[in-house]
Amino acid sequence: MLPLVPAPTHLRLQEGPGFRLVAPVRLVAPDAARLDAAAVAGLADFIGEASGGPSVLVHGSADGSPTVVLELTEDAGERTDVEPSPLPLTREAAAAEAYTLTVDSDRVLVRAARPAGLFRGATTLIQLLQTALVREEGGAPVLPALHIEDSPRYAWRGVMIDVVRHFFDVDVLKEVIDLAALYKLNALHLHLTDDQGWRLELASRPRLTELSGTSQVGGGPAGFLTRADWEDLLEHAAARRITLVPEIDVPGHVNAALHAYGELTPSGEPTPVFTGAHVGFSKITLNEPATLPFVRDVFTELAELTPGPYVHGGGDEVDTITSADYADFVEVLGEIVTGTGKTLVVWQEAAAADLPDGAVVQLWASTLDPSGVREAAGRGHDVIMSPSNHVYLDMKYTPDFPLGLDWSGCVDVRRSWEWDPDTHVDGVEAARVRGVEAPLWTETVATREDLFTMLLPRLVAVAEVAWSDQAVRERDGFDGFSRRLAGQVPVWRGRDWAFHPSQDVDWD
Ligand code: TNX
Repeated sequence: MLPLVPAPTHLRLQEGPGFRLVAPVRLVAPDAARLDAAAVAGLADFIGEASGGPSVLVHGSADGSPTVVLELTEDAGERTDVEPSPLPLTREAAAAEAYTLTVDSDRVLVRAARPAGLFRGATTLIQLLQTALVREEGGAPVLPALHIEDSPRYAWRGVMIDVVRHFFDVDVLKEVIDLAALYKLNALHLHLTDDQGWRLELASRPRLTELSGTSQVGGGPAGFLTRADWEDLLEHAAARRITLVPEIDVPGHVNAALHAYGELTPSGEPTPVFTGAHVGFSKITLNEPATLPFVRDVFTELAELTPGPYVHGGGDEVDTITSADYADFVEVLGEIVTGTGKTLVVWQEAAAADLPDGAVVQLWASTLDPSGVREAAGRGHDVIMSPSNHVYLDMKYTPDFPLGLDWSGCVDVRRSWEWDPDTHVDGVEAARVRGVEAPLWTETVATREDLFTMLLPRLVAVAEVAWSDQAVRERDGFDGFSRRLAGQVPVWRGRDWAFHPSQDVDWD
């Protein structure tokens, strides 16, 4: 069994000797303008490394010996739209990620109709180069002869990082993007604001980061993303076909804003810095005249800073607000975000409110009644599945695990993998399930090592839930997944990514 994760839809090992990587291997790619240049260069590097010599990148047609070919089957001339990178995470876009990969003795061929598919196919090839090479005795490394046909199950395949409770800088976030892309995820949701801090510099409201940028759980110093950091991150994400989904959490989880702008509170006085970890106590409402201009400014600027089609407005855990104030607020938020041209994403509490057409609801708490989500789905809203008892990567692996919380129980690798998003919530039909996202809240997660220990290996399990066919997963079973997962360890070690050697997995 090849250590491919997520499992491809169809994989057939072929008779025959496989493809010998003898330097210089030629990588033939179509016209640079239609491709992800960084991805092609990355693939060329991996091929060079695997073959132990330089690889040669050629644009145009393939002739001559050892060749890896990337081929677009859909003529660019047939399309009037230019495919954006990152893609909107819709069902149609998911089809654009389909590809085939064929390895035989004289050629490796990745084919896709669209650049997005070629990118995912190249990712599979990189994974094979990293984990599946067989070395002939004293000779060249060999890729096994095979044929793969593959496409994603869900359009939205995400990971969320809470950069507020503890701050993680651009360099760490870029590594998270690399990890996500390696396992074919396509969304990085950043939880940018909360009670403890505000992590995105906004020109319209500079005090947010000036006064609330450096506090976090336990004190500080934390930090925030400058405009330059943000641009840097966007570029890194786009090159890996990851859509950034920024979240400004309102009307609760807003103490950092109340600390920076006292006019948002009923008394007009700024609140003190909050460095604890409890939730639910802070709010903004439209009763304060400063609220509407504030919300308009921050979401307008956030939309301007976001090339992707989505903006997350939060909406979770506001324990101190009346339902009427909450409903009014969400309705106005929906109007503002829609006015910017973006699609609103909200946590499940907001499902009961009057949401704009097309808004996406994110289910999270396995301890909450999902009836609001069911009704929103019934009204045509798509749902992102983030059930805390399967994909909350801030839950402890085991009761005695030093990091993490346990309000939703323990979540070990098998729990992250063994569930079906299509049938997870009774009454939410499969057609409304836009995808899957694994949130990592960081109340207890303070360092890069903590972060990767919580992500790995569970994020890889969630990536497989999001990409692979349920029938393929059931046929392979958790044991099959577990063996393919164990094959990833050298890759993680190579990047110095910490992981938890869970008891659920046979690592040898
Ligand atoms: C609930 S999930 C929260 C977060 C906490 C998390 C801890 C959600 C929408 N809100 O504020 O960090 O639990 O697990």
